[in-house]
Amino acid sequence: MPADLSYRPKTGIVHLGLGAFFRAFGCVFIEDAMAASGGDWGIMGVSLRSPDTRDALRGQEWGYTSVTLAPEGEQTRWITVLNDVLVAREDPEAVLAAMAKPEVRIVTLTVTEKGYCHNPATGALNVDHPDIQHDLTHDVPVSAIGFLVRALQRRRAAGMAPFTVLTCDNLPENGRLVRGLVLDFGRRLDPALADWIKAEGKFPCTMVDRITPATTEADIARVAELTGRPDAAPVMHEPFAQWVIEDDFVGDARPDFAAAGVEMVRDVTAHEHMKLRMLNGTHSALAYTGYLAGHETIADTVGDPVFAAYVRRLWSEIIPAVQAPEGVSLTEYAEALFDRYANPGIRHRTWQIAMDGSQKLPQRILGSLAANLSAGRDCPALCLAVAAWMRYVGGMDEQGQEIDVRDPLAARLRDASESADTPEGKVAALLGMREVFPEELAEQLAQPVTAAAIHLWAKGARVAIQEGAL
Ligand code: CS2
Repeated sequence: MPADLSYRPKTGIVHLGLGAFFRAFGCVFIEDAMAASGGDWGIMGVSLRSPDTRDALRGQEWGYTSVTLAPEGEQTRWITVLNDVLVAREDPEAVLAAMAKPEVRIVTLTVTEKGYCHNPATGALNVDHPDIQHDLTHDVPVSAIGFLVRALQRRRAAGMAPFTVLTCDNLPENGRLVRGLVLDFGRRLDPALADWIKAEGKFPCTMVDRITPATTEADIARVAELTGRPDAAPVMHEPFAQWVIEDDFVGDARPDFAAAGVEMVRDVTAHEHMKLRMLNGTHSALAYTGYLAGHETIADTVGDPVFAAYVRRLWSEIIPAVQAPEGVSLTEYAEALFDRYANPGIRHRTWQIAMDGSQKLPQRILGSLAANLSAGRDCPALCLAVAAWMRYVGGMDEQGQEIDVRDPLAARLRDASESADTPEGKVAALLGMREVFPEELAEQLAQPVTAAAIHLWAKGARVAIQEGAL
């Protein structure tokens, strides 16, 4: 366990979207990089909306406990890399001012998939999104894209270099996607600004990986007992962490990531596809099917032999649609994922992973399906996952209990589901949602997803998997 930093670094990074994931992941790597090689890469955290994290950390000088949940027990470490936390809704001007400071060279982001205000099926900016509409017509933004572009505008006006935009969300080719959104928004504001960002800006792609279940009240009480130091907002995570970053920063200004174990590469696409399809894809599939079958966590789900077999079947369908990064065995990667899912120390709720499925399905599951179906390979296990998502977003579980569906499209998904009484009709209505299913794929999916849905509605997830001999 590296010691706390022996100096207080100045702020060199502004992070947008200060959730548990970045505090359990990026903050730890960046602290390690400075412990190894120095530098002023202290982090100013920004919550776009909620004051909760700021309020919790304020009384503890922005320090917090990172808790490693290993099967053999918990280890704790006090993290001090945050220098300040702002809440953008309360003080957007302070956020823009921080992003426009010359010593800030990197803006990192974890704003979740929906935070980019894009169309998940196409990757294009959703200009009808209310936050984007607002930001195009007001100087003071509310969206992450708005903050990036307005802050870059200030830097250009002041004759400064842009900051590097380092997105750490689970999106396909995440850096290129965000670059496209920033350029589209920028062009609508001022074409000359967009040209400058295009020429000078850097948006490296990243692959990020660490399972970080939401912290519970029970965790907070247990951590205080364990460390003897009360902490209102510890973060809980698995031992595993992998960060792969394209080494392409404005002026090469960055922490010594490699010294902290980050893999610095030229092209991260293969790593990213592998992780999104093999980890996040099976996570979502287990979340919907497991939730419907009454399993509370991923560990409980894969502890059920029916689902243990199901996840292996999923990997056998996904692997032909994934190109292995150099030196990586995909079967070994899958086995390691199984052990991570089964870690009894991690209580990662199926309900948490099931959130925002309309924003997650395209890159997690539909990409594998499209590649396989076009190559003439059947995918019954993946089709069952899509059917399970459709049943889930209908809002009623297999016991007839209401599901608390969290999704930016929740109301429309429910309307689509309720527009028909039969599984066939529900599948047809949901496949018609173009933000999720491109037309050609919807046509290819109609027959196999309908077959899976009929089975699923009749038998329930567990028996459907068992009887489908998946
Ligand atoms: C999960 C991810 O909540 C989810 O949708 O699939 O947060 C997952 O735990 C991480 O990507 C693991 O790196």
